[in-house]
Amino acid sequence: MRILLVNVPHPAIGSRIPREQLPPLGLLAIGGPLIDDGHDIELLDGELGPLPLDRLVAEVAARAPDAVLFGHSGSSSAQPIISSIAAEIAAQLPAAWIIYGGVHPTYFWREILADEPHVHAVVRGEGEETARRLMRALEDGTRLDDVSGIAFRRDDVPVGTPAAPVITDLDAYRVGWELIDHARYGYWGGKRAVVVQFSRGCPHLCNYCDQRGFWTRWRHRDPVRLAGEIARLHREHGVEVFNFADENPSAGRKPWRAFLEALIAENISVTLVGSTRADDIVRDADILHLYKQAGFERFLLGMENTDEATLKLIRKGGAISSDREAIRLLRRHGILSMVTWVAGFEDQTDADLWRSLRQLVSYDADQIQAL
Ligand code: B12
Ligand code: SF4
Repeated sequence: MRILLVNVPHPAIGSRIPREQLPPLGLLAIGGPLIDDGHDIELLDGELGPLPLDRLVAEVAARAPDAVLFGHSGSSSAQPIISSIAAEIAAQLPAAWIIYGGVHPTYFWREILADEPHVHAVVRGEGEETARRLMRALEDGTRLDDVSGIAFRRDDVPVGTPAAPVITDLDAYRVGWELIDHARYGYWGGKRAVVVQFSRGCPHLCNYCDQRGFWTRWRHRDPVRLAGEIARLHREHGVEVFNFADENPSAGRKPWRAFLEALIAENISVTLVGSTRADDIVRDADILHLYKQAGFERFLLGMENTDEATLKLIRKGGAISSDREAIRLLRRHGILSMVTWVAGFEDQTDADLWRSLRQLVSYDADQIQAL
C-alpha cells in the first residue's frame, strides 16, 4: 500500500523556533515497521517551513496515496488542525483511508469518530504493531474487529476493539530514520538533532499525570543497542543532539547505568538532554559523572511544586529536600537543571502560591518552566 505519514504544522512556540525543529519520533516509530512490512512509506513534515495549510493539502492530493496517517507530538493541541486538514484531504481523495493515532485520539476516539466522518480508524496507544495489523487488514479487506487496539465505525457507531498487548520487546521494532533528511532538523542552537527513547512509561503514580493510562507500565530498550543506534546516527548522519522522549529514563538504576556505560564506550561526542525525577538524580549521586561523560547537558526535573502539602495532594512522591539536592548535584557535575513548576492545583490559595514561588526561586535552578 502507498502510505503517507503527515505531521501537521503547529502554532505552539516549540514548533516555531527557526532551525529548532525536531523530527516526529511517533510517526517514524510506526513508519519503520510499516516499511518492513513491504508498504511504500513517505513522510510529509508540515512543521518544516512551516508548510502553509493549503500547500500541505495540495501536496498530499498530488501524491494521491492509498492511505493518509495523521499524528502529532503536540497531540491535543494539534487536533483542530489535523481535523480540518483531514477533512479537506478526504474531500480531494475520497478513496484514501484516513487513519489517526497518538495521545489525543487514544483518549478521544469516540468523539473523533462521531464528529469526523472522514476518519476511518483510530489507533489507540502505542502504534508499532497495531498500525501494521490495521494496514494489513485494510489492504486484504479483512475484518477490523480482529485488530486489537483500534477504533472504527460499525453501522455508524464508534466501536473500540480490545486494547492491544503492551509491547514487551521495544527493540523488536525499528525507527524509520530513512524517512527524514537529517540536515533539516536541529535543536540546542541549531545543531543536528533527533528525538530518541530509552524507556516508555513511569512507575510513579502522580495523580495529575496519565502516562500510565497511555504506556501502561515502565519498560526499556536494550541499553547496548540504543547506544549503538545513537553512535550510528552520529557517525553516519552527523546527529549531534539527542532529545530523550522518556518520562523517566532512569527509573531502573541498573539498565540506565548500563546504557550510560555503553554510550561512553562508543567514544563519541554528543549532547544529550532529557527529563527525569529529582530523587533519581540524588540516588545516582555516585554515578553522575557517567551522565556527564555520556553527554548529558541538561535535565528537566518535573518538580511541579515546592510545597510539601501540595506534593502530597498530587501524590508526587518526591521530597523538597531531594529537589534542592538534585539541582546542586547537577550543577556540581556541569549539567543544567530546568525545573517545571505548576500553579493552580486544587485548594491552592494565593498565599500558598507566593510562598512556594519564593521557595522555587531560592532553589536556584538554571531554568524554570512555570505552567
Ligand atoms: C518530545 C516531546 C515534545 C517535543 C516535540 C518535538 C518533536 N518533533 O517530536 C517538543 C519539546 C517540541 C514538544 C512540544 C510540545 N508538546 Co510535547 N512531548 C514530547 C514527549 C516528551 C515525547 C514525544 C515522543 O516522541 N514520544 C515517543 C513516541 C514514540 O511516542 P508518540 O509520539 O506518542 O507515538 C506513539 C503513539 O502515540 C502512536 N502514534 C503516534 N502518532 C501516531 C500516528 C499514527 C497514524 C499511528 C497509527 C500511531 C501513532 O504510535 C507511536 C509509537 O508507539 C511527549 C511525552 C512522551 N513521553 O511521549 C510530550 C507530549 C507529547 N507533549 C505534549 C504537549 C502538550 C506539547 C505541547 C503542546 C506543549 C505546548 N503547550 O506548547 C508542544 C507541542 C508542539 C510540538 N511540536 O509537539 C503532551 C501531549 C498531551 C496531549 N494531551 O496531547 C505530551 C504527551 C506530554 C504530556 N504528558 O503532557 N513536545
Ligand atoms: S514522575 Fe513524572 S512521568 Fe512519572 S507519574 Fe509523576 S509526573 Fe508522571
